Amino acid sequence: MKKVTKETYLNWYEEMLFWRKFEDKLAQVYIQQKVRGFLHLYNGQEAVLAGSLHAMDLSKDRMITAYRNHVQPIGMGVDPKRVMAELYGKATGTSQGLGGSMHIFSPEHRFYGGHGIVGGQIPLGAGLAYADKYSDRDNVTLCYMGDGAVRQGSLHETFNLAMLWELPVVFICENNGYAMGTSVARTANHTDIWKLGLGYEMPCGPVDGMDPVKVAEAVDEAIERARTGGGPTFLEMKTYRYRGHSMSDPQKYRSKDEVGEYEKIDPITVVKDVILEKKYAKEEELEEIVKRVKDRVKECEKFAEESDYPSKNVMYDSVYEQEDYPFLNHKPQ
Ligand SMILES: Cc1ncc(C[n+]2csc(CCOP(=O)(O)OP(=O)(O)O)c2C)c(N)n1
Ligand SMILES: [Mg+2]
Repeated sequence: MKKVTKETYLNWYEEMLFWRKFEDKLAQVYIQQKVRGFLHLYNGQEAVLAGSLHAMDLSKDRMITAYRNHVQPIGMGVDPKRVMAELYGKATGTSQGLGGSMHIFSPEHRFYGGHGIVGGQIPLGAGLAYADKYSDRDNVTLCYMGDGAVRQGSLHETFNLAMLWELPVVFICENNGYAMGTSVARTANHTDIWKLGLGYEMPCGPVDGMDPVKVAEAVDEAIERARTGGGPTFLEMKTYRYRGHSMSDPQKYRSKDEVGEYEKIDPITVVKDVILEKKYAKEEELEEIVKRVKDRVKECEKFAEESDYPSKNVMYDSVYEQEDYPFLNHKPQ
């Protein structure tokens, strides 16, 4: 694995903080009704992304996830201004404003969404890996899902074929404890999700998803296996989300104390503590980073606010239409 250095820690601190503040801003503008539809935030889970990116080869590996998907494309290299503009429904967004919160997509950055159907991305992730294997490319696909998605039939069908065909894919379950308001313990007799891999003889295991180093080590090993023809891995990242499932969640299913317990092991604070303990930077230097992060978020907001909405034409250009459909000629000329 690439060494975890002072630079890695400083980069983790800045990027994780940026993702957190970027989403805090989204929550704020959502309440102001500048962002519409659903909004599922990643606050608390940032170590999973930071560790994964460290282990990936960003020039070739792919990523696909569910609807909690605003910061992953930023990590993969998509301009955050375009992600924010997409959430605002603006023409400068990643999908010209037509996708919105749950559907960030950027094939040129090898980021394939952004899927609202729980578990829908699992077979698609295997499909991306299948295409790479079929074409003799040594790319690896990282396919993320929530704890609520693992009881879907599609996971089991996908695991079966991914093992049979030894596909270069790493399946990562981000177990944040809840599927909307339903805890893991309410939906299954066993709560060690990683053990689902055992039924398929898929290499699998639990990972501390609040620590980017632990995540990076586990993902690195899995990527190496996939890249060298060893097939898939299933990792269960134990993590937590601080905000509700979406913005309209009254969170009656958990106590404030529980959230407080996890805030004590907040991944960003953990990274900051290592930086200070190892003297990688002084408090003042970290304050500079915070300032830079705030400026970056402001820049994204300004860009999204000032961008135009897409023209109505684009709506018709982006949906399938039978060319000889006889009844409507609705395209503005
Ligand atoms: C097939 C399907 N069933 C139900 C839903 C409604 N739904 C949206 S999110 C969600 C919970 C999923 O939780 P989890 O997989 O743990 O992901 P998390 O939100 O915690 O990231 C449900 C049931 C859906 N979108 N798709
Ligand atoms: Mg969950």
